[in-house]
Amino acid sequence: MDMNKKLAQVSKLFCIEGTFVGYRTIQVGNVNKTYEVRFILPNGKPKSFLIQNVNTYAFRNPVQLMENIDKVTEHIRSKKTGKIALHFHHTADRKTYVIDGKNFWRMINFIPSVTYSSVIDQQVVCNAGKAFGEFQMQLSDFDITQLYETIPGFHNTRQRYEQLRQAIAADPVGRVAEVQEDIAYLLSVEDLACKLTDLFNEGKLPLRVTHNDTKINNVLFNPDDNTALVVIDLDTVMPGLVGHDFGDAIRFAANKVSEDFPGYEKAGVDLEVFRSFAEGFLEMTADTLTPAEIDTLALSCFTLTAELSTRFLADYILGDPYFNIKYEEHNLVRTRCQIALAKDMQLHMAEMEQIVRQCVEHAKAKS
Ligand code: GN1
Ligand code: MG
Repeated sequence: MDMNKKLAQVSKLFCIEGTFVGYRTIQVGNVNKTYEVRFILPNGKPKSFLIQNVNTYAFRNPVQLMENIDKVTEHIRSKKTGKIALHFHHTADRKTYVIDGKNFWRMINFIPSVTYSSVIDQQVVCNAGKAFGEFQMQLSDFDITQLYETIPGFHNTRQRYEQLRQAIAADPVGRVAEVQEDIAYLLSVEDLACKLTDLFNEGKLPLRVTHNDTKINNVLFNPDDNTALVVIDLDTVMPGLVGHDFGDAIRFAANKVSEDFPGYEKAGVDLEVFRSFAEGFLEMTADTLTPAEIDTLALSCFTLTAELSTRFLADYILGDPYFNIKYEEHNLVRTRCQIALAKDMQLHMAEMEQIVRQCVEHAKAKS
């Protein structure tokens, strides 16, 4: 596909006036493909937009997905008057998407900002925690029944294990033999990893509207002072558990290495980053969480890490149909890095639990 031509054509369908002058691929995101497109507007000024090609293998019903996002962004926008918010452009017939053959396109305002894929500054992490906590609070009065489940059972860890088992049984590209140790570890921690799912099924944890993909690079920061501007990537906003958001954020931000670092023996949980994120997140949410939710926050970090390990491993075994990969063993490296992190989290569970309790106390003392 000639990308220049394609993106110019798609922009036209979203009624962007002016001249298309070029694009750059944004190298973040493991599922959708994202491009910054540059225009010269009729008034002569340059302006950028984002165009995304939604992965319809991952999101089987992208039209429902856009309906979810529309409702959620409008709900948040109504509370954030005057502040920066996400906005999806419309086509001439008022749709927020363009379908062309197998491709599903959408166009979003470009927000000048910085993102972080790894962290060394504790204030940035704390601000990310606040942003995801605030996001959760902004949607606390949103009617859950209005949302489609964009990926059914997205954080149903029992179902993720089932999918791993099915992949192992199918072994379509002959990769199972080389991953025996990884399978053995994941199966050995299955009950611990699924405890959050089980507690929910027993009615012990409430359902909330959650983001479900709380990687720190899904927060846009103000480059001048590192305050959080907006939470992005709302594709998986669905009914979920608060631990899904807390746990996934820690899994990504508090790992001592990047999520796909090949030297996986270096992976592990950085407890200072853990504390900074928890401080920010709980400052916004502590008052509204139930004791059972608070008690499971540390466990949820292990849960999300083990769960993603099963997803990366299943995808590797199936020949990489789901996640974008940059090289042949990418999903295997991701799996092993997540497994190393999960093991380290098991070792530090008591410390993580203690930090959560301290942060809850601080938050309650402040409020
Ligand atoms: C995917 O595409 P991205 O980077 O936002 C995935 C998440 C994983 C993440 C791992 C819809 O997110 O669940 O945690 O990769 N999103 C989907 O990096 O599957
Ligand atoms: Mg995502």
